[in-house]
Amino acid sequence: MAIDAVGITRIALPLVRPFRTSFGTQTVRDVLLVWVRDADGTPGWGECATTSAPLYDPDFTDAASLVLHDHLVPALLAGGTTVTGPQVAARLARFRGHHAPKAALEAAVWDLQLRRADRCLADHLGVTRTHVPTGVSVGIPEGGVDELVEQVGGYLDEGYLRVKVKIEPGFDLAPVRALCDTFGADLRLQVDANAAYSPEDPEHLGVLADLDECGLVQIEQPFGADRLRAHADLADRSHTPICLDESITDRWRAVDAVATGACDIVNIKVGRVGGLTEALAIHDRCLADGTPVWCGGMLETGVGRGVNVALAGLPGFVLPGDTSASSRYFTEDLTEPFELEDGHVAVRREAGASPLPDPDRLAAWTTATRRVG
Ligand code: OSB
Ligand code: MG
Repeated sequence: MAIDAVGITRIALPLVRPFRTSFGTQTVRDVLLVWVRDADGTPGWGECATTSAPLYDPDFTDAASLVLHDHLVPALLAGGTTVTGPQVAARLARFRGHHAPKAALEAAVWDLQLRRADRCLADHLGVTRTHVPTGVSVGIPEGGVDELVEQVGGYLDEGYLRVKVKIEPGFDLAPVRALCDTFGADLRLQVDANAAYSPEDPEHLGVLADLDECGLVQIEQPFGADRLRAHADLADRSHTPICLDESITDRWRAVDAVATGACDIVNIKVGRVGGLTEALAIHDRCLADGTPVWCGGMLETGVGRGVNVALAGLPGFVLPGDTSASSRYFTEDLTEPFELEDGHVAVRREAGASPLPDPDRLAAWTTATRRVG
């Protein structure tokens, strides 16, 4: 399979409601879609899971555009225009970091390769599940606890199987207690701090100790990405399983985090770890040593969601993912929508890694285009 053209399309797709986390608020998804094309015109698309500013992890959209244009795409093509999905990571390996753009380029090549072979990603990965159990990640609402309870009620009515709420110092115990009081013991509830707590702050440690009494399914990334020791110490004194997101940047960090007791559960995001190849490696190791994993999300459009949902079909994904329906994010997705059916999202069985963006909707939300190489 030979790549004939590569490009970057930047979009700004509005979210149905602002998504506030401890690191900031997103109202639109300002992201890149990377496309590749072969000489016959067969396309491949990949979504670059960044935020506009480097607030979640070091990647951000402007940097991703630059590194793709100046470094990643030239290095990919310098290895020869004939390339397959599994070969991409090796060609990009000498570049440090920039995991989300690497993952996007890899996904685009996978998508093209699978389209040419008339094969879907799930079949290629050996996924036998037809549907993946799905949760929903709920931001910190403008209206505080009352609005959160109302939003969560709406998502539970839609059928989501578990709820993850974003917390930060000052918005943690009260919302968790209100949700438990309102929805009772049946609610599968977890929290995500996005690294907002400090292991040096006694008040923060007090809140985490109180949260530990709330019967949460897990607590995600209370401390900074590099604080493996602090997470291990917290795990030692908690009943609540510790899940790491930002800390898990590749397979070796996953190995270290699990081995040192910093992490009971791994959140796998294809973008954060640098691509599908790396995500699969993390999955395989966790499956082998019995560490539960689940599929995280970055508010992806259907282009990124296709990859996530296929990945989440693998056997190590034993907890519901942030693989919500398109309608949870967008009035209208760029692709055909992913829908919630009885708390699950169907694994796509059409050719490619993900559905293609609709040309008219793509044109409507495009803010910039670039040809590369
Ligand atoms: O920490 O999991 C996170 C979105 C953007 C950046 C970081 C995170 C998130 C989410 C959303 O929680 C998950 C989703 O895509 O539904
Ligand atoms: Mg997270």
